[in-house]
Formats: sequence, structure tokens, C-alpha cells
Amino acid sequence: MPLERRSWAEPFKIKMVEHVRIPTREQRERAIAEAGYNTFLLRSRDVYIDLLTDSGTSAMSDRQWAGMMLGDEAYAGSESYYRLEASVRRHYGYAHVVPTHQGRGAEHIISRVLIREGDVIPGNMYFTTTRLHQEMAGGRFVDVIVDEAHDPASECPFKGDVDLGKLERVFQENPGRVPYVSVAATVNMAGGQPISLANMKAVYELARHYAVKVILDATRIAENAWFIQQREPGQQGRSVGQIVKDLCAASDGCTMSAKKDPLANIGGFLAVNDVEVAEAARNLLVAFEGLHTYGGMSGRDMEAVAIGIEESLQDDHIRARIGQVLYLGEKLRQAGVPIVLPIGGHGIFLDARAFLPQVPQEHYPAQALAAAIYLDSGIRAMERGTVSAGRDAASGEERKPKLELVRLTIPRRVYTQAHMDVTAESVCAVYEERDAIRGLRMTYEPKLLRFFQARFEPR
Ligand code: P71
Repeated sequence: MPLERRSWAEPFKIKMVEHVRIPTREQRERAIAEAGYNTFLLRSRDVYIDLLTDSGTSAMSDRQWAGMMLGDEAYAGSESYYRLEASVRRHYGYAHVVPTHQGRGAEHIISRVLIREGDVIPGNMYFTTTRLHQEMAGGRFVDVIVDEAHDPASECPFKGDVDLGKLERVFQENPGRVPYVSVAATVNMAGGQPISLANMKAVYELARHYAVKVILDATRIAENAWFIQQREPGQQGRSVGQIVKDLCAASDGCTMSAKKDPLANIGGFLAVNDVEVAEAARNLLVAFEGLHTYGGMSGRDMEAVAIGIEESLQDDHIRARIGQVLYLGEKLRQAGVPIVLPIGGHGIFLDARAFLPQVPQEHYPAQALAAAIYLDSGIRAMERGTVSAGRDAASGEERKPKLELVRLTIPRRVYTQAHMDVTAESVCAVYEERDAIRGLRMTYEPKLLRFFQARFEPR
């Protein structure tokens, strides 16, 4: 039954609740000023509906909590590690599993193992931590995503696809200098947009032809698989789990942040098929993460991830998860609010350039819009524009991304439809008052991943 015709409902009922405070206008004004107009610097007690991220913010199931009690906290050879390993092998199909404390731990390790100084890593749009680790290992990231991905209004169903022409050019221009293709499913910075299975397979074929590996960022792969099931010819009637396995089979390994799809509050892993890569990764692991049977996670964390993986691949779960995102997105679209289309997997991305055409990019329109939404209602969103893009590693110039976005990210299994209604009402109210919103000036700029701790003041 298509999502458009029948309403979705959560395939669970609620067993425990956490109260939230609704800050007053006065409290919000003080809080955002104290946070330097950066939503990352707000205290969560000052937030009403927290749509900063879907990372580590999911509600765990009773089964996951029960698993936590069974965690084996042995330093070496934990049973919980072996359960995690079995779950990863079974559901994603890779041979070797290297646990890490979270996604960027896996990115750090794989980047150090595979990248040499001067290497080039093509990928379907950058992600902040992924690119940083590639650069810190001496590599340079090159964007080879299809052009449609950079156009918020394009309704292309697979905006996460790699442009095979661009990819082949990178291979030809850098012989011997491309260690792997970095493919994400879904593509976070493009708006949670999926890559098609056909494109994933074509990338793998082309890379194999040039003897280049493919490393998949599987952080939101279940959401990607859902879009494939809904949109890709020949994929209807196949389960999300089957499609996930096919996507993984078209790669040599993956990095995973278990804080997203796998429904855990912390955790991650690197999984690969090549035993030598796995051994090299495990050697570095003991220096940076921990022993190869925990990698920075406690036994109970590994249990939560192992069970969460299984739950994340159930069709009724993913249908409700994306159904909720779609519900919010449709409300905003119908109200004429400019958002990235098609509506993505993990959140709604407001097009801040179209929303605030009076604010030039140097005045950080997306940062200003996120602050304005918080002021209106206590809802916390995240800037995904110039501040996130940072500076070019070589020239030191500010990067000017085509996409200047504000992400309203929906945690999994946490908020109700009424919370989505309140969110839509707040964004619409800000949209009505948009002419009064001015840009920001940066007053403090950290060197690495500046968006986390940068401070601003109103212009
Ligand atoms: C998100 C996050 C968390 C985050 C990271 C950096 C800046 C702001 C927020 C994390 C991802 C991700 C993808 C596709 C790898 C990581 C790193 N996303 N790949 O979207 O989305 O995983 O956070 O577990 O280290 O809010 P990690």
C-alpha cells in the first residue's frame, strides 16, 4: 500500500516517557544569546523539541534494554562482541567486523589503513567527519555526485547517485592514486537522498575495472533501501533487509555509525571482506579505539547495536520512520515553505537561500534561520551550509556550498505526530516573518569541524 494513500502508524506502543520543559520566550532569548546563536551550544534543558540530529537520539526498544542487562563486560572475547559480529555478518554480509566507539572511529581507521599522502577519494558528496578523516590521512575528497543533488528543487528520485562519467574521469586522471570510492547511502548533506541499487552496482563494476575498492557509508542504509523498494523498477515486493544486503554486496566494506539506523545511543563498526585490511585495521584499533572485541563500546552497547540492527531492517519500522518524516515534509511543502525535494529519509531540509533571499551567504543564512526557529518555539534544528562546509584545506578560503540548508532531523521512535504538527506550525510562523530575519557575524571560529563550537552575533 503506497504511503500516500493510507496513513502510517508506529508499530509500537509507548512504555516509558521523558518529560520535557517548554521554555518561555524570555528563556529562549537568553539561551540562544548565551549559545552564541549556535544550536549546538544550547543546553538540552532549554530545548522543547530536539531536531538537532537523529544520531544517538533514538528510543531503544524493550528488547534492546533487556539486551543491555545481558552485556558481557569482559575485557577480551566478550560474548556481546560475538553477537554483534554475527548480526553484522548476517544482515550486511561482510566477513570481518571491527567495532569502534562510533562512526567517525571507523572512518579514522579505514582512512589511515587505505589512504596515502596525495591520494584522491571520490564520493557522492562530502560528509563532515568522513572528509576530515580522509584529509587528515593525506587524501583529497572529490565530489562525483550527480548534478541534481546540488539543486534543492530537483525531484530526481535518486539524488544520491554517483555520476559515472565524473567518477571515471577521476580514475583516469589519477592513476594509482585512488584507494577507494566513498559511497554513502543515504547522502546526508544532500538531504537524506538515496542512491539506487543499479547505480551502486555500476559504481562497483567501474571501480573493479580500475582495481579500486568501494567503501560504503552504511549509516542510513535501511532508509536508503526503503526508497529503493518504493522507487526503483523491479525492487517492489523485496524486503528492506534483502535490498540492504544487495547494496552491501556491491562494496568491499562499510563504515557504520550505529547511532543512526541501528537504533543505539552510541557505537559503530568497520566491516570489510579483505582479511588484510581487517588485520591492518585491528592493529590501529588497539591504539585508537580499544581491543578488537570491543573497540570503545561496552558489552551492553554491543548488545544494543546487535539487536538494533535487526529491528532497523523490519519493513514496518522503516515505513513508519520515513512516514513520519514525510508527514512533516508534506505539511511544510503544502504551506509553500522551500524544502529540499524529494523529502529525504532522516529529516526535512529547509532551503535557507530561498527562505531568506535577503541574507547573503557570508552572513550565514542557514545559521540565522536555525536560530530564528529556536527563538520562535524552542525547536532545535541544525545548520548544514557555509558554517558546516568550513574552509578549503589548501587555500584556507571559506567554502561556498550550493546548498545552504537547515535540517529538522527526526530521531527514531521518539516524537509523536503532534510534535510534527507543532514543528510545522513554528516553521510556518517563521516563514511568515522571514523578511525581518537578518544574518550573523562569526565571532569565534574553531579550526576543526567549526560548526560544533563556532559563536555568532546578530548583524
Ligand atoms: C548527524 C551526524 C552526527 C554529526 C556529525 C558531524 C556533525 C554533526 C553531526 C554522523 C555521520 C553521518 C554519516 C553519513 C558518518 C557520521 C559520523 N552524522 N556518516 O547527521 O551522518 O558518525 O557521529 O557516529 O561519529 O547528525 P558518528
